[in-house]
Amino acid sequence: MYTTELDKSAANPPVTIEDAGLLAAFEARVAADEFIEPNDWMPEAYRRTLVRQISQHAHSEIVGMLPEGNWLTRAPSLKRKAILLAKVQDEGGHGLYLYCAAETLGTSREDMIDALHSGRAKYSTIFNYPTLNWADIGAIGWLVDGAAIMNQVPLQRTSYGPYARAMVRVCKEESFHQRQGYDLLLALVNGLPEQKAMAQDALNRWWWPALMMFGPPDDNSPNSAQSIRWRIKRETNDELRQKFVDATVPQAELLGLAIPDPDLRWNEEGGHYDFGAIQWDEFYAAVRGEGPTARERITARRAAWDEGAWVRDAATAHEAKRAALAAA
Ligand code: FAQ
Repeated sequence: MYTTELDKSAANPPVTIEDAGLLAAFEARVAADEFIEPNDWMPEAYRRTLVRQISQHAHSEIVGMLPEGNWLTRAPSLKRKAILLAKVQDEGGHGLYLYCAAETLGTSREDMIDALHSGRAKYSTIFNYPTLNWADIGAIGWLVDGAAIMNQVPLQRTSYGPYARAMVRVCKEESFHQRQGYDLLLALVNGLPEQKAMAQDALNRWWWPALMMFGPPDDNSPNSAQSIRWRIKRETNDELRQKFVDATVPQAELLGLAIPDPDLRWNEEGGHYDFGAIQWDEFYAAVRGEGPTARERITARRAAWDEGAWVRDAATAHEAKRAALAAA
């Protein structure tokens, strides 16, 4: 997928003062819905925005393996364990495609990982919530992957080619993830009353955090206007959040579960669901990584990086041997 080498020397020399002609040509290409590719000229701020968004997206996929990984050894059947294992592996793959896509913009894997470990880079707030019972695994698939799909389907048409192409496969896999979560919850709601209560409890705890995944409201989203202009984002945070609510409420009805929002009601005139106020203080606290779960997540990621050092060293040594043999 990422066959285009980033050639920093010839086709894409460092441009300090942005040339008005280059900028106009770039903006015309974006406006014509052409993909921008790694060796194409791009404004520095466009490159920085993409590195920020793509690397944070990658970190979310990788950190997002932790809450579900927590239940791999406790899945209630071999079938559920195999499904969950496949899903968690998929998330790892998504992180890797996304790191590769960000690398085509001239950043390195080491810099991105360091930014995550040092707290300079964010990851999705949703992964700072704990998975307390088995129904949470269903709620993550249904709601978290459901929200991720809503956000990522338009990203298949984002203006940066490698990011858009990575999203095609990611969306296909997220679709399987969403369905397995829904299927898990269907089994619980059709089981014992205690199992149905577990599903309701999971929905109660994951509903609002899932709505927060789409980011701050549009009038408080500093990056949205420019990202929409550059067609990095194709729809705003609030537009996607509304679409998610509209798609998800009927799914909750089918499960026989109640959305924990007393203000939720169908708006006949608007043709959508109105919903209650989101607790933005909670969102910003989760973004700042407050609370024990956030500390656990970063500690786990740092440990994985440190414990994997020998694998990176072995791969580097193997590559050096191969190069020496080829040169001999
Ligand atoms: N969490 O101006 P905006 C998944 C930050 S993948 C933390 O609106 P933007 C798969 C934002 O970065 C989930 N921080 O920013 C899976 C910015 O701070 P910065 C991840 C957030 O970029 C499922 C500041 O707030 N998906 O779940 C959040 O235009 C199950 C101001 O916000 C993606 O990353 C948040 N929720 O819009 C894996 C999709 N929201 O960077 C495992 C790609 C906002 O300036 C298991 N990303 N912030 O310091 C995007 O579409 C966008 O980056 C948004 C934010 C929509 C997330």
